Amino acid sequence: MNAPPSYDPSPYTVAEQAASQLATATGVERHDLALVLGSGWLPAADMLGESTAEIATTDLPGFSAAAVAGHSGKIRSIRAGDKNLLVFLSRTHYYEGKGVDAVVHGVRTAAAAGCHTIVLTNGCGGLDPDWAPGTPVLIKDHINLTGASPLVGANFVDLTDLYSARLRGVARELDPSLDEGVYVQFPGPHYETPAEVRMAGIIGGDLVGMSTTLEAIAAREAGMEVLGISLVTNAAAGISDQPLNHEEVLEAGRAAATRMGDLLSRLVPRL
Ligand code: 8IG
Repeated sequence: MNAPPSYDPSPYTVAEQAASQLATATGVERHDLALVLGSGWLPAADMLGESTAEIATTDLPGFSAAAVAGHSGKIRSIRAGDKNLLVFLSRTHYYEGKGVDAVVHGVRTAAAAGCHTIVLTNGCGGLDPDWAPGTPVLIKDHINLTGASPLVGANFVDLTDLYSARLRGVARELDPSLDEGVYVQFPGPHYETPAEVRMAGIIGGDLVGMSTTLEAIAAREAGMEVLGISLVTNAAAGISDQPLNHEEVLEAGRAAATRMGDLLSRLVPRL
């Protein structure tokens, strides 16, 4: 008999292994709800509930080290009411060049860990000049300009209502002042030119960023219900006369942290 060909384990298999090790490391067999905290959202983690375990992503198979200042490569298990939350304090970005499987590995791990719902947050640029830095905006749809997909092969996943209208409704019941917008993911890591920001507006975008869309697609493939919330940390290039600067982005996040923590902690019990 010939030996069968040996293939690398699929990314779904690696996510199953990560979820299994996560259950052991946290002592929580199944998690209910996952949250991915983007730029400006990290301080909100402390307001979500009691942290029962914190582990380094690098202790689990399939994760790589965090690469951005202000992102820490940790996963927290938090008990909030009757729910077990799986909180990712960082994400892998597409611009790191580690491939799309690396970008969505946390999402697939969350799905394998039992999560039926995922809250994807990010920091981004806003096209509406009325959105002052520190304004949260619900993502109602996206435009993925990376040209990439986490899916391979004839896997025609339906993205109608990718960003759950039901969950957006729950969020707006809590905070009727929340606006909604279409999130446009550019590959990055450079910010857009003013002309690219104008293009984003012409094709239907309201928010520009470097994350979230590939994760949302992977979440939908896994059958999770997705809520996306952007924190507008800066006016997109050319919208105001201010230059863009990562330190200012982090500062806008720090300034908005209490509002974001309050929003998420009131939202979580209703999701
Ligand atoms: I925070 O203005 C943050 N992330 N692409 N453009 C893009 N990503 C961002 C921006 C922005 N602000």
